[in-house]
Amino acid sequence: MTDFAIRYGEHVTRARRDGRPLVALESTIISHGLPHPDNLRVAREIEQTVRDNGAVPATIGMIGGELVVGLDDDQIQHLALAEGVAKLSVRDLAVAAARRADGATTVAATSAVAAAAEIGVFATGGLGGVHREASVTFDESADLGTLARTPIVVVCAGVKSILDVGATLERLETLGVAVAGYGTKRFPGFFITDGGFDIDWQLDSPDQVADVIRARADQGVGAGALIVANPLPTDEQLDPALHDRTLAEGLELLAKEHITGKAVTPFLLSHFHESTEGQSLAVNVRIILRNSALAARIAVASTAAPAPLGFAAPA
Ligand code: PSU
Ligand code: MN
Repeated sequence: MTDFAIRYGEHVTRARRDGRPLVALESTIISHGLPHPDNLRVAREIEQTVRDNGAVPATIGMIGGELVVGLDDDQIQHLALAEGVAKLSVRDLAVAAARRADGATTVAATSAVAAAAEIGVFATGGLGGVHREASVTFDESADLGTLARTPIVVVCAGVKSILDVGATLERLETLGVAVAGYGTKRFPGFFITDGGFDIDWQLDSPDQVADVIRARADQGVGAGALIVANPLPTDEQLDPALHDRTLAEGLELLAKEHITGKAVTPFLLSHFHESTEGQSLAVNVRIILRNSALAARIAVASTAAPAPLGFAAPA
């Protein structure tokens, strides 16, 4: 390796040359958010879903210190199955590269890298946010602060329901991150359809999202992300009673086992997957696949529009 610059997968370079729409995908969800070996299968399904909907997937992560936009299948397999893959937020990227680490990028790191690579649309499951108990622990995901300064569209099913959803929405407002519901004015709650809060804006089609991207580029005002919050249909959500029970247990275990910091989110997700005997896992997978499909359609719609890199910083 001669330097630490971003490496591009061949398929991404080709897509860029041909003017094809790209969708950024994160790798923390693969390495830390889903159990082995389902995670590898799901990572491949996510990429295939993006392709099936007309766009080119660019999964982002770090291999031996190389920050890669558009991991190939071997690299995805490595991040899915290897031991000791680090969870990388934005602050970790340079240190991890210098240390030649293998790492999976969070929503924060993935959006920052995607924006640097001029990819305007990103799909994930649920954002990080303000944790319950944050008034004591100060645990607020770096996802929020990063989205405030990162010009990208993030398609997600709201924020993870393990969080304090109301506090997270307040922080998103303070930080100036735009939030729109997809087909709804209720903010989704990840595993559950309705997160319990109203939001101001609703967008109903990929073209409408593309209009927002264009409007923001034309205006040249404001540099933060647009969150497109895409709820699961109610008949596909995790049973809300099961959800609440599982969450209460998980939060108790968290306190008892003194789990803190970046381990909190992976711990709670795996608690859900184990104690619902895979029901939450199936729901989580549906969430990601639906979001990937929508992100691809948004990328296609915004490539068809006059300003394909609508969110790129004004010259
Ligand atoms: N969405 C999922 N599963 C995940 C995540 C999102 O369906 O595992 C990851 C994302 O990478 C997100 C991270 O950035 O969880 C949040 O971690 P923390 O709360 O430590 O910031
Ligand atoms: Mn945290």
